[in-house]
Amino acid sequence: VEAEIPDEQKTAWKKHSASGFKNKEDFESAAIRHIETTLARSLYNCDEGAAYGGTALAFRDRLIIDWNKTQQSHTFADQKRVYYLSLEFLMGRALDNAMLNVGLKDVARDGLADLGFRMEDVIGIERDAALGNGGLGRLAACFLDSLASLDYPAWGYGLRYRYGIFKQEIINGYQVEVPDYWLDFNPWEFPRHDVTVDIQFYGHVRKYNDENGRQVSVWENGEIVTANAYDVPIPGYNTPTTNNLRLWSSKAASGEFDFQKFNSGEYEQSVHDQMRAETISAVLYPNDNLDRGKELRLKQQYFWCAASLHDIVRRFKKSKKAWKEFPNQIAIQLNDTHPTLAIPELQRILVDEEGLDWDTAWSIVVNTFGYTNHTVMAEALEKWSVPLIQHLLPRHLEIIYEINLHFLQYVERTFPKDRDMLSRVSIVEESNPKMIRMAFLAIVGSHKVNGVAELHSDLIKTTIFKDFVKIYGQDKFTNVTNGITPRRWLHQANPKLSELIASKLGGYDFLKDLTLLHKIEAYADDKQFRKAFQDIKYANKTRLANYIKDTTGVKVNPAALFDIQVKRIHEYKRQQLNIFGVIHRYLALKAMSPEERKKMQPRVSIFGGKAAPGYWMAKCIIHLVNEVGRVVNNDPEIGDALKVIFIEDYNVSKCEIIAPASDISEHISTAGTEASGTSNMKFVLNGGLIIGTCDGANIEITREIGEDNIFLFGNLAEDVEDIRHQHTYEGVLIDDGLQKVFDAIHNGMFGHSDEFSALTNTVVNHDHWLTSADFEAYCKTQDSIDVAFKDQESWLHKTIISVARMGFFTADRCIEEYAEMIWNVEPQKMKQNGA
Ligand code: OX2
Repeated sequence: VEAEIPDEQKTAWKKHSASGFKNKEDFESAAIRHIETTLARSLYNCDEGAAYGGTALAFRDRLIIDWNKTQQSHTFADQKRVYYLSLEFLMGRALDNAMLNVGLKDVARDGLADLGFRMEDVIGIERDAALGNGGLGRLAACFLDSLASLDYPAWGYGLRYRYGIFKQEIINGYQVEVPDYWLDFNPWEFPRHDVTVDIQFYGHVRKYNDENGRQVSVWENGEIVTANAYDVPIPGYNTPTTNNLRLWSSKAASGEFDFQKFNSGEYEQSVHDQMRAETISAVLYPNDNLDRGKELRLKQQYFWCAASLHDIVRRFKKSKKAWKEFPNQIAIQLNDTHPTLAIPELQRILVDEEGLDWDTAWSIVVNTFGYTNHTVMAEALEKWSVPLIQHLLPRHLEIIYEINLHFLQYVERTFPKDRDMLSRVSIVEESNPKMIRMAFLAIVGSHKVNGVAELHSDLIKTTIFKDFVKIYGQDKFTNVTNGITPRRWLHQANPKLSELIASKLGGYDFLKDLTLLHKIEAYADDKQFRKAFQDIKYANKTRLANYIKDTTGVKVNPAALFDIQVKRIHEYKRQQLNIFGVIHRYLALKAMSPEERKKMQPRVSIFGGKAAPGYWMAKCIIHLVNEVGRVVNNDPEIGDALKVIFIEDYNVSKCEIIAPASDISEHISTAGTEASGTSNMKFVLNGGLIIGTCDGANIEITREIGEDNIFLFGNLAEDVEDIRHQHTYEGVLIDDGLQKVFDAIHNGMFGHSDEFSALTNTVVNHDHWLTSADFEAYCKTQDSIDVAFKDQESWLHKTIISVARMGFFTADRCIEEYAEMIWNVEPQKMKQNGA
């Protein structure tokens, strides 16, 4: 391609080719140019919003230049690329991250100061890109950061929701959902008006025999919706590599069809069609770990899978390589089962559109895909009804049936004696209506399946996917324990701690090789280091205390023990256990004499998290936390001994303030239910300890940091089923302490008891989540934390050692494991000139 361009053109181009700013002068010039021209503001009406806009656009220019070079270089290199398909990317704010990754935050700070602005205020203007629910979406965002930072040629594919996760308001103690229209001003996206894909729904399948007598299927006469691409540049840390996150937005197909309607006076109908099309990418479904089976959700999934695959195939075809090269050029990772339709879609493209025979196509498909499972909980495993798929995607249903036929024939040949096996593993559940089990389809259509922490990866092999291990062998199933990006979760969220570590390690190399942290273990007993470490924690707690004062009006003492549980509200995560424990503590404090009370370790119990709008029980928990807070925080007898805070609208940018401010954080899911958890890693990396169950990544965190540095309690995963059985046959045994808590609730201590009867009844009746069985151990462990915290020197020792041993939990390690075990891709460092 290069050779075809005349030299004069090249010279002219090179002479004027855009280059990013590198110093303060150039930054100011870029920012002011954007404020004056792109934003049409002037010196006299440049507020913080405009300053943010100018700064963001100046950085976007830089990112786009590196983005162009990266993409060009990756195309020329012609190596294997990774595509990460995720319905959720919980990116949070972009500006601070871009400044730090590009290494020009100080330049921008000085420049903004010249223009009369404070960096912190400007950063605070940005709205979170909240295109996700919780851990699954944030994991995808951390992975993008690591992929770029490690120079992997990789793209993310997702949906450009007009409304991200709702904004949570707490009104009279209740959660109220407010729409999050976040696209008002989004300088980070780059509309690609030239990149569109037409996506078909409904219609029917016509069959005919071609000249060779081969049966051909044509899916036709459906409804067409257009996918428009929006690109978001993803800068790596300390590297020019800038990858791409492509988000699809839905639009009515602009074709003759609409135009005719319009002309013939069917104006309303054509407007209606347009709105219907735009609905597909309008909202993120706000359920975490829960499958609801809504038709529009299935439409979202197909729309996004089909657009992404079309894009990937189009890029591959440009290379003119043979189809068998496809899996050598392309690895596609399925983030949970949400993108599973990509499997039948690729098979459809290869067989129906490209004319490959079934078996050749299928081997390409299987070698291309990898599937990550994130849960074993039945209520979160996706199933779609056969009639629904039949109606929406008639050809895909045929293909799924054929995939299943081939698969079951293989199973039958391999296990001729196991008669129940076929119905157990069939992709089609023989229920009424019949259902497609998406996880099974994902397993059959992928060459590797992974869980997200060791316990979880073992559990999927011994429970929900047990039969598939028999069928395919152990090797198809593997583990990649989750991780987090230390750039955002240490360097950005806790700059002072990052600086302290860098001062001892002689620089910031640890941000790209987190195992280097082990070197600070040598300072765990160093007086000065300890003091500096302690001061940083205190400053971070003060920052959070100020935030709490500003947003709730409650004054909390930064010297108190900060006990934090922030995550989606879910019964399996057991915020109810936490708040019942808080009530237990409150009752104990009330029963003490003032002298006794003075001796107790003061605590601030901090909660945060959203409940799915239709999840009644989760909303009850939020209400109870707020009511307990109202009573406890206003009880003059209690004072600083206990405060209970609910932080409204927990999101990524709030987590950046919260994670550095914990003494203890809670990761107390019923054993065997939390696949990994990732906030546990964030808290420990920032110098906090954990109270937790033997679940998810808590187990590996314990192994890394040592048993003495974590507070574990509760029943083990292997015993949970037996206890549930006991509950069914012998009834639930209510713990004495818990009974007192329930009595207090029933007596109206926290408002009308009817409000909370669902919450207490579910424990009394089934206690599926083992709240009562774990209650005593939980309270005792909390008491031991009070004792441990009193010995500040020993506490500091524990926290420093823990930070030093967290190197394993970097998302960079995850990406390297995926690259080697699943994708078979190599990093691709760019030459400085971008060629
Ligand atoms: C979450 C899991 O609940 C959590 O344990 C895990 O850390 C995270 O995914 C990232 O792997 N939806 N969200 C999850 O699973 C599902 C399903």
